[in-house]
Amino acid sequence: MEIRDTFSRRRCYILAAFSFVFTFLFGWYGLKSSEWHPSIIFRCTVNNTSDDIRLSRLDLLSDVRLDRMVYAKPDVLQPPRTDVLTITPWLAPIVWNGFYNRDILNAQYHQAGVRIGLTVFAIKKYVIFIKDYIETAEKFFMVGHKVNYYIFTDRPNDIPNFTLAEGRSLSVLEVPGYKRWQDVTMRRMQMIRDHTRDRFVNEVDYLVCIDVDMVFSEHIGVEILGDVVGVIHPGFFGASRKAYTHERRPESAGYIAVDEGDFYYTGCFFGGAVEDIYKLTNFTHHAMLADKAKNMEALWHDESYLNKYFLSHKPTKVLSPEYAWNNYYGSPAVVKVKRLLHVDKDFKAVRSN
Ligand code: 4GW
Ligand code: MN
Repeated sequence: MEIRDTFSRRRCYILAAFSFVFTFLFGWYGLKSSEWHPSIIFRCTVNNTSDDIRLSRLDLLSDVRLDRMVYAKPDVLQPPRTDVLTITPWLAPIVWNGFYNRDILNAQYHQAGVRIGLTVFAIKKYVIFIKDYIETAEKFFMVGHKVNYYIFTDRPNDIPNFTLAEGRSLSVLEVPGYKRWQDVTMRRMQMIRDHTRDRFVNEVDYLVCIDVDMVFSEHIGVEILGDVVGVIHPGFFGASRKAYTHERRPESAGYIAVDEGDFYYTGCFFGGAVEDIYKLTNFTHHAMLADKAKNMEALWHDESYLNKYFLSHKPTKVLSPEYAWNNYYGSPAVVKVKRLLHVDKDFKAVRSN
């Protein structure tokens, strides 16, 4: 009896010591290294958070791992291009074709499981643009990532059905169609703000807001994501400050002096982290209201207020005019790829509300 007791006690000590060493060593190693994470079994990108076990086909699509990727070394003395500015004076990158590696970016953002919302307004006759817009976005916009389309319209019955790729969804949001076209375009800020606060903030990490009279014609991916993102207007990338069509009346909330302003940003495309989009749309909406109270409206409506916002809230990423091209401006040598194109509008068909 006594012998058995001693034996089992000794066995107990040994077992306890073993399990302590085992738990300590492997627990610590497991925390430090992703090698033991279950996601590795599924060839998912390396990630340490527990909710990565919820694998979707989207994750499986990403076969790219940042820890084993072969690509040309970035060369400090050999910039890929020297014909364009690639960084602002406040150190934000300006995204031009040729400067980034899509595979690295895709792997990084897959790892983070990024969720992107794309807002678009198709009010009144502009619903005719939505079909080509969504169909081309499916081909070129954030392919392989999680995307929610948010279509704001006063004509929900005129929005066709779309077949979307894995990981993508579409919501139709019914909103009023303002009488004046200037209000149709300007009130977008208020509507994006309200839906951001009430909904988007729970569903996406980034928002991208693009006019509906556009088609996606080349890759547009996670290289465009940033906290505050503006796009250089295709008509002004070579222009002087004086030539920028900012609002010049000092009484207006959109006022920018002739010796101020960095770029002339287009109103047809902006983006950012969901919290930053709330701030941006709240600011521009209030600027519009302040002018309205004075019976004023800035020269280029929401575009003018957006430019004013970017003056004091400098974009953390600037997109080159590749991202908002208009063939009206031809094909200058620096624009190697036209990623998003303005559709030639039949003004009679779409603007006689
Ligand atoms: C004049 O009669 C109009 S109607 C000017 C804009 C209109 C409009 C604009 C509209 O009837 N319905 C609509 O949904 N919009 C939205 O505002 C749509 O998303 C459009 O892309 C955006 C800005 O208007 P826009 O594209 O005509 O502006 P620009 O010519 O500067 O790209
Ligand atoms: Mn437009």
